[in-house]
Amino acid sequence: MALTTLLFDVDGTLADTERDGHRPAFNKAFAEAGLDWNWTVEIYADLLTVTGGKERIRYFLEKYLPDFTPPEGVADFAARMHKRKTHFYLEMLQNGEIPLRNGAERLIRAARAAGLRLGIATTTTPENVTYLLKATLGEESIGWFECIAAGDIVPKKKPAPDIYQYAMQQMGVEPAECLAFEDSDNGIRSSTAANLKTIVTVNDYTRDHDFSKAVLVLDQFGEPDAPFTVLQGNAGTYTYVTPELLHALHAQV
Ligand code: XBP
Ligand code: MG
Repeated sequence: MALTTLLFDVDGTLADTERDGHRPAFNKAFAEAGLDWNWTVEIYADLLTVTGGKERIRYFLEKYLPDFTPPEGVADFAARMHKRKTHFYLEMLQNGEIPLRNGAERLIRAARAAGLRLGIATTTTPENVTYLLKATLGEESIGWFECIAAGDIVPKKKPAPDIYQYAMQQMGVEPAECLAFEDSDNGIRSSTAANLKTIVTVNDYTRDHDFSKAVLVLDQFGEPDAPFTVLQGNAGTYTYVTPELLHALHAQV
């Protein structure tokens, strides 16, 4: 089957959102609630093993503060903190504090021009995606993506394959005609379990993850004047990700 569709993860892939986006937003929510918890860059590396903000708060409580018992119960407490965290995160997006990663905008525009269909499969809250797209690519860019599959729309988040399967179902496409873009262990486990060939762009939190199942691992999408570094796989003579490179990778057995 020929390549027709690109499915993008958001956090860590389209934008470097975790260390200086989600993490400080969680900390702002804790501070506002009068809690002196500080999710440092180091602790957050461990917390990132769990996808989803509400799930991450609960994991933190279980592992780091087992004696903390909120009066409303852990699930409601996590939901309340997460609501405020989302508020602070959206504020950062609106202020233009979180850019797209190098080469992401060029690749998205080139893929559209080449007639490729675009979708999103992410564990983050839906508004986090639409605000990011609006702030970086403009209001109309929401419509460039036929499906924005996000957050609690599926009960099981990554590394389960569900969010990719949901996106493909919505778009009416088969795994064999798609490529997925990921940045993390949980992400590639999800896309691979959904039978998707996957291209990885690593970031500081995910550089050492196991990407043995990826068709190509890069440090970034790259630009004509800022070439990518190939960390695994073969990109031929290409120095930045283009629709032509994607067609070639997809055609590989
Ligand atoms: C991203 C996540 C998200 C964000 C926070 O994983 O795990 O939980 O950290 O988003 P992936 P919310 O890139 O694999 O989709 O707080 O909105 O859940
Ligand atoms: Mg990710």
